[in-house]
Amino acid sequence: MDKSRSSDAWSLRGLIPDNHPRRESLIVREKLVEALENGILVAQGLIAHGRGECFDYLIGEKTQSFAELAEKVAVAMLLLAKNPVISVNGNMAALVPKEIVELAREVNAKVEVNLFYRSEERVKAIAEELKKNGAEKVLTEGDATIPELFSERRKVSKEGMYSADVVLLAMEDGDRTQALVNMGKKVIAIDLNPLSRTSLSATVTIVDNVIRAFPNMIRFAREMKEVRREEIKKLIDQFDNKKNLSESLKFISSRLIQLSEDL
Ligand code: PTJ
Repeated sequence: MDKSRSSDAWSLRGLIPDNHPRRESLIVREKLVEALENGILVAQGLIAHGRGECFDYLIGEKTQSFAELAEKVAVAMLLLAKNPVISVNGNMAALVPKEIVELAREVNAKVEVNLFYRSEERVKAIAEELKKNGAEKVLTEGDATIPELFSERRKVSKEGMYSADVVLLAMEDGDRTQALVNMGKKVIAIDLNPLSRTSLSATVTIVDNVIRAFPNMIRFAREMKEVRREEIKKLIDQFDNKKNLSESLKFISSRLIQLSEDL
């Protein structure tokens, strides 16, 4: 890789000035470009990120209360699961590799690479990136098949996603989320678009940026370990995903009205 293009180098060389109002966002873009050059991300992942950025604007680029609640419920579900799995695609590996490994450790989850644009080279590059960030084991086999699904995402690991009871995924396509739900799994989806098919079909939808959602979930997992099992279960039982999604849409619409009045 051309070192002069690394995200650190870009900010250090002053190409993204320290006082640039969108500095953080521009550095994230550089990370994605770097991941593209390293064979982790596909070009389509850049388009997906752009859509995410737009929705992030609408929620104020902050973890709002509906997202925080969903993140707590998601952690509760992962902690009570028998075989939880974190499904990793190119965008996740580019943005939060260290956090994926850390969360997996906190909730005792397996980590599995699952790609829409699957190639053995990409699977290997992503598994290596996760290992570089501390993962001891990364499932990559694709030795089982999700029924009803025809994309490359149907290829899952028997030991991992195929037998999982809870799956955490992000920036996913709606078909696979629905197929996993149809298999009887609880699906936790991180997706900035509350209207995506993934958001609408998941068991728990976290309308937040993965960059904020993962660190929050790591913190909640540490805090929740002190909480009694019954309390954790209560949190899950009281959660209504449709209601929470509707809160996110109400938030966006009232925020837009407020912004239009402030102009
Ligand atoms: O790595 P692969 O081969 O598995 O391919 C992955 C992509 C992302 C290309 C593929 O899954 C895809 O095309 O995804 P979609 O259908 O564009 O969906 C991506 C969703 O993630 C959209 O609803 C975006 O709003 C959302 N999104 C984008 N960036 C973020 C995000 N959600 C949370 N955090 C983000 N940073």
